[in-house]
Amino acid sequence: MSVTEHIDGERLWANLMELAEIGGIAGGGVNRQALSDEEFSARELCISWAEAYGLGIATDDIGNLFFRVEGSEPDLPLVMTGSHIDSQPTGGKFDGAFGVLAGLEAVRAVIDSGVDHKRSIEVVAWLNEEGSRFAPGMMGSEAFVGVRSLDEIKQVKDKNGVSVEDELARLEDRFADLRKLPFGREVFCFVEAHIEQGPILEKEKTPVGAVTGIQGVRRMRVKITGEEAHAGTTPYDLRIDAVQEASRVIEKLYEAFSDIEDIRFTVGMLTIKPNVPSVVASEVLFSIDLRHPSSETLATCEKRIGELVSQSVTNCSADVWCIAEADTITFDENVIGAIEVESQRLNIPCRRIFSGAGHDARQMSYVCPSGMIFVPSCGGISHNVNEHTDQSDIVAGTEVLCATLVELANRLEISSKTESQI
Ligand code: HGY
Ligand code: MN
Ligand code: MN
Repeated sequence: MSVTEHIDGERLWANLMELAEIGGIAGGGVNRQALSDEEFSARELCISWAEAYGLGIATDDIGNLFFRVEGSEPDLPLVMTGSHIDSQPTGGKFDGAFGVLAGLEAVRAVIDSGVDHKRSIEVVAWLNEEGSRFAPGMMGSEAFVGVRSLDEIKQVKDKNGVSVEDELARLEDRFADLRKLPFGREVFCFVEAHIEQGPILEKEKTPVGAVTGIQGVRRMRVKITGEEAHAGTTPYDLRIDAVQEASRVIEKLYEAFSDIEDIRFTVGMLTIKPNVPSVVASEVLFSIDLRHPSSETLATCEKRIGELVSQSVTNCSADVWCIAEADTITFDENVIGAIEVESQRLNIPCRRIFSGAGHDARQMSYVCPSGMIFVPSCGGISHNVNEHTDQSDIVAGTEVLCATLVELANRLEISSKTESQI
């Protein structure tokens, strides 16, 4: 039997459904936010699966989880795969979870098949990819590659004032016996399996996407400051109403970014102070999530946002700042090629596709040859409880991932194909 014939689709699907019960919410989605009790339970479940297969289990100072199967030449830099187990508050069963569990299933198949692989293969569950509780996200992969320091990340607080530092201490208590690995270990290459979270693969009935890159992003905040006043007595001309002016600003921004091709402009979070019915609001804080495939266009739009906000307020003051920015990246041609060749060998249709969503593979592309494998999202729906991917596509994506990991784990150079690929 070939290594991919050892992929057990039923087991993988059952594990995905079992994991989805942790933090499960009405409508069949999940709320399993970073460093929550639900996420701790999800860690325990993944660790139990890894222990059952004798995988090496480790963590690091930011709470990333690593599951490893040793290669026949374990001193060689390893091949890494994985994604995240944290979710959005109204997330789906597959976002992130698919990449971690497909990695675990691939590694099980490698062990069961006894296939030779020189390089060790490690499955990672990155901490806080989503950034819903602690913003911005991608904390685990950014700390691993050194994009952000652990100290800076530890200061971040959630809306209840609980810091990442507080929660990491809780995590360390709960998983005290896990071996700690340093950040920045040498990785030969990284391949992440993930749902597409868009409509293309399903529309084209193509089970696998070889991802070519990830579009750039700006994660921004805008604060409109007014003055608290009595809703019943204060005439309009004496008001400095943060809600009234923030609404005008948001409307203008949506209008300005409605007709730029391929732009994605989203206001997803908005808080009001003091947020009570009979007080004119003194402050509105809202988020902006801005994305575009061209880094230049993104930079121009970011500047435009600052200009539009200051032009649109009248009596209120306004502050605009960026909490995270990342330009468009392209993945390594050798990794993309390996995904395509393995799909072909497995007779699984595959097409190249660009990612509109952000992923930890972005950070890994800064330090090693990286790539991603997408599987279709039904209706292109994600970050929504109705997110779904058919089991057959989950299995196809996992087979391609498994074959690609073995191929890359037997390469001495990233560009040197093994005999099976020639
Ligand atoms: O925001 C993103 O693109 C990712 O899904 N967290
Ligand atoms: Mn994701
Ligand atoms: Mn997501």
